[in-house]
Amino acid sequence: MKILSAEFVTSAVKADQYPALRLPEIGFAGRSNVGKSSLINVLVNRKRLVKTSSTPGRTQLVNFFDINEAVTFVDLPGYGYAKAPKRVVREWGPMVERYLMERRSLKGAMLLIDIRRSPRDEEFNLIEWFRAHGIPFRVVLTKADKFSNNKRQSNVARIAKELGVKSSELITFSALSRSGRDEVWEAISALIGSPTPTATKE
Ligand SMILES: Nc1nc2c(ncn2[C@@H]2O[C@H](COP(=O)(O)OP(=O)(O)OP(=O)(O)O)[C@@H](O)[C@H]2O)c(=O)[nH]1
Ligand SMILES: [Mg+2]
Repeated sequence: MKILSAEFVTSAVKADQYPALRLPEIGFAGRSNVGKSSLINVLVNRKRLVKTSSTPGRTQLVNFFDINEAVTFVDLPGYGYAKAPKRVVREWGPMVERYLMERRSLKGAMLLIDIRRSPRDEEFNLIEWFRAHGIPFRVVLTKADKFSNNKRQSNVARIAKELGVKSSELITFSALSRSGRDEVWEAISALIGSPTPTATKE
C-alpha cells in the first residue's frame, strides 16, 4: 500500500464539530489501550500521526484523519477505562454512539480486541449495535506479538468461539511486527467498496 498522504483533520466531541461529509469513513473502536491509535499509525506508515500512550484513556475525542484523499479514518475514544475522568466516562457512550449511529459517511468499523482478553459486555453491545444498525464491521485481534505461533492460534480459536464466529473471520494484528497490516487494509478496502487507496503494493 502506498500512502501518499495522511493528515489529521479535526477532533470532535459533538456532531456539529464533525468535518463536512466528504470521504468514506472507517471507525476504529475498542477498549482503552487496545491499540487503536497504534493500528492507524501502522496502516499509514507513520510513527506518530496519532498519539499513542501506555496510559489508557489517551484518546478522549473523536479524531478524524484523511488518508490519500480517499478514506477518512476515525479514531474513537476507548471505553472501559475506570480511572478516566468522570466526564470522559460519562460522555464516552453518547459520543461514540452518536458518531456510529448518525454519521452518514461511515462505511464500516474495525472493532479491536486484545488477543489476550475475552470479549466482554462492551464488545458484545457494540456488535449488537453494529448489527442492529446495519454497520458492517470486522474484528481485529491486537498485540498478537504477545504470543508464540501456537498460542496465538489457540487464542484466535478461543475468541472466535466466544464471539460465535469462525476463526477465519478474525484478523490477527501486531503493531510491533506489522503482521496483519495487509489483511486490515484489504478489509478496509472491501468496506469502502474500492481498491485500496492506491492499489500499488509497496
Ligand atoms: N506489544 C504490543 N503493544 C502494542 C500493540 N499495539 C499497541 N501497543 C501498546 O499498547 C499501548 C496502547 O496503545 P494505543 O495505540 O495508544 O491504544 P489505544 O487503543 O489508542 O488507547 P486509547 O487511546 O487510550 O483508547 C501502547 O503502549 C502501545 O505501544 C501491539 O500490537 N503490540
Ligand atoms: Mg488512542
